[in-house]
Amino acid sequence: MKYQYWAPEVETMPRPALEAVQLEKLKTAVGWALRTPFYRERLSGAGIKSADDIKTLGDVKRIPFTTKHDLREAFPYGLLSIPKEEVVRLHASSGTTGTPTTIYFNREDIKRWTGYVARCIYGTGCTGDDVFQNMITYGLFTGGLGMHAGGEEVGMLVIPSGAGNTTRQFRLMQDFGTTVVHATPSFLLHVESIMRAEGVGRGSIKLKRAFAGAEPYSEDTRKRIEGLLGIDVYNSYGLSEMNGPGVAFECQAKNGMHLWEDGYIGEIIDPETLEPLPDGETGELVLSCLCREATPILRYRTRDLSAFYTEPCACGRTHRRLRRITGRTDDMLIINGVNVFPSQIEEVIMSMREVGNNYLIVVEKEGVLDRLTVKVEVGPDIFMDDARPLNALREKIRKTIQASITISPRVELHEPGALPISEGKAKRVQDSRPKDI
Ligand code: DLL
Repeated sequence: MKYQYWAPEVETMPRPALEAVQLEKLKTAVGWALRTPFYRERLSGAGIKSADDIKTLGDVKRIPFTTKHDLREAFPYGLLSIPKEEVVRLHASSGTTGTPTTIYFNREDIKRWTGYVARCIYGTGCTGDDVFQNMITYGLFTGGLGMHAGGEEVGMLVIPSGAGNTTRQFRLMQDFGTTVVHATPSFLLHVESIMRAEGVGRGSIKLKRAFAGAEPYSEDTRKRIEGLLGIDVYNSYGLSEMNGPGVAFECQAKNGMHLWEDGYIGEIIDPETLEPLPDGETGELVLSCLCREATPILRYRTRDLSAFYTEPCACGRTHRRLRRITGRTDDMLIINGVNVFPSQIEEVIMSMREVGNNYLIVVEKEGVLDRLTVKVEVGPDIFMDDARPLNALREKIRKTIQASITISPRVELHEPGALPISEGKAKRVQDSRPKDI
């Protein structure tokens, strides 16, 4: 395969040169950080009073970690490193609890971010000839404007369709010959279900690729979307604290996501001991942003679980690849004392052809015990009024999940389209157990 690079000299830079670039940029980023009240205090406590106190790349480990809690505490301007008049945009994520975390950008920050996103998009094989329908939320969420700007930078025709309104999405695809879409994987599955339900023929659209991210999904989910729609799906990882999308992305080899190391420093740590882990081992991803002046963030604990691949990528890029994010340190469920990641359940469900495109995990208290229910939509070939195959399917799902997580769930089967869908990040877990137990 002939791989396509946006910035070949940077993307294939030998590691020593890349690390030299990182060191220079880290010094600059520390200089930006030292202008903020928050980091002035944090860094001076660690003996870093000027950018020159960073002498080697290893010195990044002297920088204390930053957490989501810190960002909330610093709201609204505690992390702003430039005069307000120089800020040209903000993005914010509210997460599940109150105070938003707000990230500010100056003009150069936006340009740099856009460059990384363009690099991601071009690396999947897209060119200026593509028509890109951005089916993700615009607004404070970074997925909309971030990918939009990157698409324009590549020279594609960008359709800012936003999320939702599935029927209109098909119209746009047909009218303008969309070749590539961006969405959450759960919305892509929903789009496919509606396409089938509304009889939209695959032949009437020209789709070739999709970028899917903003939420965890399994390799089986990727394969399912690829198989059902007959397209290539590329995993896209990012977070608002590191600008948004464009942090790590799959190339045409589709085997892990290249972290753009000239823009971000990535480390994997043990979330308990906070000690660094060697490449190949799974732990919490910690990221430092080297490319944003207005809101510098260093050694941010993402809570995302991943690992660096150790073997080089077939594409020739030298930037290390992150393994698919399997979940977050804080989305682990403890069910009757057993640790369960929602991704383990998703893997089982999405590998079964009889199962449809949507599911929901429900955890409740029943007396003193926890009760796990997995609600699953059946596939289009299953008839809801035929009890025998339904019972067999229910039992098959129950047994396979039990073999994976050791807990036997209650399995409920639902008609296609019966479970709630979300246009943005899917809410796959409903945990109604009292929090203080
Ligand atoms: O979700 C940015 C983004 C937009 C990424 C569009 C990709 C595409 P936040 O709302 O701040 O930003 O959420 C970031 O989402 O820490 C992960 O837990 C999760 N996440 C994002 N991408 C992936 C992915 C955007 N490809 C949080 N796989 C992150 C798994 C992902 N989880």
